[in-house]
Amino acid sequence: MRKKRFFSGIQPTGEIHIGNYLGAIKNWLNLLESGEYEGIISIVDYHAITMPYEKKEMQDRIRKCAATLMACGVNPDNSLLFVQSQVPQHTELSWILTCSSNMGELERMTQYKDKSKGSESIGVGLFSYPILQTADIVLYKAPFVPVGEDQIQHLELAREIVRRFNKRFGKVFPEPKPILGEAKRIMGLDGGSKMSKSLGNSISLTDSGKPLWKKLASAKTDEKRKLRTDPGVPEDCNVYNSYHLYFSSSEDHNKIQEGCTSASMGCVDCKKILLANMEKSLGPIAERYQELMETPQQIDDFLQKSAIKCREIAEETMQEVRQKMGLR
Ligand code: AQP
Repeated sequence: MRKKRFFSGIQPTGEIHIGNYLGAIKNWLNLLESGEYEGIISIVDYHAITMPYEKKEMQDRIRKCAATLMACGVNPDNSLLFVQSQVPQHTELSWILTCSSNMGELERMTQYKDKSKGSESIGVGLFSYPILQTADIVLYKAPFVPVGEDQIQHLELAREIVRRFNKRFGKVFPEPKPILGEAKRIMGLDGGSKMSKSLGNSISLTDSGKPLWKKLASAKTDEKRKLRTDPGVPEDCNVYNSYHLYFSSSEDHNKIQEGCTSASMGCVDCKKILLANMEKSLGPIAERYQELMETPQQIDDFLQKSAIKCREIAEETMQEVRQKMGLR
């Protein structure tokens, strides 16, 4: 049986965090483990340059990003994992799709509005980012895109652009559909905004021990619990909703419900249970990550071989696109 294909991307803008893991990566792994899907996963460095960045850090970030994904379970038997800028057809198709897009629809994108807020001069790259994202997906004719909730609006736009292109030039691309995981939107340690690499409110997937505890200790809890003796409501607590729900057992959930609502358990005790559970579930990923970083050749080999295969698939699509558009 032919496997269904999904495409997904991740930006090398910082350390991969538990929001990326719970919202996207775990979803990829579930699809891959089902045996029904093959993954094409890109480290999207062209997206990462839409905001200011440190040039000398880029290659290190890309390698760390690849190592983290491999440590989670992405491997040459289940996926292609490549760096976007190594497949030039992404930018070629992006220009073509730019000519099938409208300013108004891009102006409505929430992520663009959020990221450009307060800037005097807004980069065109940040504005047209969803078109490049559309090109990333459809270059591989991937019908499925496992993502977190923050990307749903971009995917709606991708479908619209694809519909317009297919109508004008004849059907080339399938309309990509999102696949949402169990954790749609993980909030940051501040409890007020989405966990993001660039907002400094994240827990890295490879954090453990003291650094992990330092972050958990600072995490915002239910505001009603000002004193240790104040009872709380776990459903109003970010630590419970965003982290315990995904890392702790139902036995621990019951213990916390009981302890928090009766004030017999303080927030520090509750966070210590979380620390133990997170270390248990993420510890093997951190260990595997360290091993991979000590033998970078296998990371680089995987990226290079995947890029070769992706260039082949991408070129096949581009020949069809150029021909349909009367460009060749
Ligand atoms: N907080 C989140 N909860 C659930 N899913 C999330 N994703 C990101 N943050 C959360 C999902 O992770 C995938 C990869 O995201 P990305 O690297 O392409 O970009 P992003 O969404 O912009 O992630 P960040 O961490 O917020 O990066 P910066 O700070 O650089 O903008 C996507 O599928 C996303 O939905």
